[in-house]
Amino acid sequence: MTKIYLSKSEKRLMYALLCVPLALLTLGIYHGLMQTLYRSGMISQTSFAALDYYQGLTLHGVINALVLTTFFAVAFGHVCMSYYTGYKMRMTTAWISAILMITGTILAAAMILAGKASVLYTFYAPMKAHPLFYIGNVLLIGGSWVSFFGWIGMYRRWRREHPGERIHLAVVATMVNFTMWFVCSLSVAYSVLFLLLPWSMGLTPTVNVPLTRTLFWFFGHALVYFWLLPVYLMYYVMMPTLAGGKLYSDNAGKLVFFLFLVFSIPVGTHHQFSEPTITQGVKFFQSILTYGVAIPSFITAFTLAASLEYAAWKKGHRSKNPFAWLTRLPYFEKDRYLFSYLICGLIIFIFGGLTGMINASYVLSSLVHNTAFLPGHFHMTVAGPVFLGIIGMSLYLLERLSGREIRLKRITNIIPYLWTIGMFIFSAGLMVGGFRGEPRRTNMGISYMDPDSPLYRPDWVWTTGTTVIGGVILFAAAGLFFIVLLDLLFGKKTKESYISFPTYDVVHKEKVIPFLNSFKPWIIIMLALILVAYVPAFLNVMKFTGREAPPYEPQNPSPLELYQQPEEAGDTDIYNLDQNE
Ligand code: HAS
Repeated sequence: MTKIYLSKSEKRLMYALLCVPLALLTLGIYHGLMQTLYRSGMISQTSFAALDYYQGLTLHGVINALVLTTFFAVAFGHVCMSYYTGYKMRMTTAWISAILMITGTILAAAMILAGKASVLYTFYAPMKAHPLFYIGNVLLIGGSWVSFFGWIGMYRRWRREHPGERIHLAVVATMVNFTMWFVCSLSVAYSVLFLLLPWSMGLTPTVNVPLTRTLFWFFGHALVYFWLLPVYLMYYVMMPTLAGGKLYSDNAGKLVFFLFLVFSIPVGTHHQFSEPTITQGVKFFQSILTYGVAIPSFITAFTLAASLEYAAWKKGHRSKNPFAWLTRLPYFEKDRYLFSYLICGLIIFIFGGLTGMINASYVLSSLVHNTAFLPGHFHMTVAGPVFLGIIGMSLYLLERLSGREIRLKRITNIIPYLWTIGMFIFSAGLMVGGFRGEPRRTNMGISYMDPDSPLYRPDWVWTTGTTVIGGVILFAAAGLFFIVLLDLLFGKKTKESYISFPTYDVVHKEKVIPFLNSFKPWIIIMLALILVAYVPAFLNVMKFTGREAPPYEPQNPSPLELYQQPEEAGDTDIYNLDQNE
């Protein structure tokens, strides 16, 4: 395995990018467990330990889904671009990026903790947050762009110095991910800077809600693939070697990443099937494209299964039983713990993916939309392969950066299996509950799960109880992860510090296909598809949106002016505002 040695500054950067979000993750994980307790009625109050329900849910979503994932994608991107191009990291852009991201995170987290931004990770208007929350998000996202700008320079240099050569799959994966991220996050940057921020600062009285939501989902579905692709990189580039085999096809891998580039963005309105301002034709078209975005994952399922089966054959597997190869993989090998994180993520993703196909259906979505089924689906994606890939790779990188060795190897190996068991129990509770009508994002402890409430639903007791059992197991697995992490970070340095990755060989010698060795054609297709899918959606939103909305808080159905300043504003003033329409 090739080794690269990082400079002091590079190491400091990597520690900052990996450890800041992992420290915050303690809060994110704690609020995950709290969610299950609120939802099951075990906590029957609006707040606990000085944080209210929506504050906790916002912390959970923002830290786990936005902060951890973005920091990790940038950290892993730096190290992969450096390792697979052979160039040093671009430290000026890397540090500017890290400082912006850390500042943005501090601002957003401070506003949530102060109770001024309980707007959940989607920050849907008309729920209003403090301006600093929006600014924090812009800095976090904009900061990650700066790293990408540095990598563009590295990529172009590599191209100049290696004309006609095959680009490494890891470089394709990283550049695809951040190209998609840059394009999709332009919409949310526009929404935040020009719509939400002036509105939240009181410069504009109302905001166009469907427009902000459509701009959010232009970003939002590509966001989920931004979480996933670093882990897909690990699956393609590292997992075959960890399993003791080879990658079935490098070209298939490249096709997969380029298909994500093309399909990830123009599917956002599948989150808005219930949005009345968008017409059926637009939704139907994007529903079909959503099936398109599942194709790269289907290709992945077959390519990875073939690669893993090849590994089993190399180890002497000769059974005629078509599934017996599954028993020959290194599930519990202490020194290959990364394999167990990756394989568990894949197993969970089979179900995360299948439930995604249910959501993608324009018809079935009306059954599950905004029910507990949705968190059931997305925990088996972002809290399955993505989370396990992130924590597994973080341990792997920190071990090598620090020159220390993980001492609690057995525990390290067991964590992903415990997490998988917890995730299946937890998600099953949510999904069955969702089919029975349980809403998502609802403090059910003070309503449906409170036996004294007229809204009480005894038929939801066992489903929410199941999520508590799953939640406790997940919490225990996360607790073990932190024990291993702290033991690693405070242990003794025993070896030299360097980075090396178990990198694939391919089963078949493949030709360089020019179409799969260049970004240009794919970027053109991506832009064309975005125009076809989104111009009609935005025209719809501009045409059919009714009155714009004043700001609200999540706990209160009255507009904020009425709620906060009844004496100054006066009821009549507010009603006049409505009647002007
Ligand atoms: Fe999703 C909502 C559709 C994938 C995350 N999704 C969400 C939300 C999140 C999310 C967070 O169409 C909620 C947003 C909110 O807050 O409102 N999703 C899909 C589809 C896919 C999909 C079609 N989602 C993801 C991924 C996510 C994610 C990935 C995060 C990382 N999703 C939707 C839709 C909605 C939605 C609608 C909106 C619903 C609504 O009503 O609001 C596809 O990309 C899935 C394709 C995946 C597969 C699985 C392939 C299987 C593989 C494993 C192979 C295993 C092997 C191992 C080889 C087809 C690759 C074998 C070894 C053994 C030992 C067995």
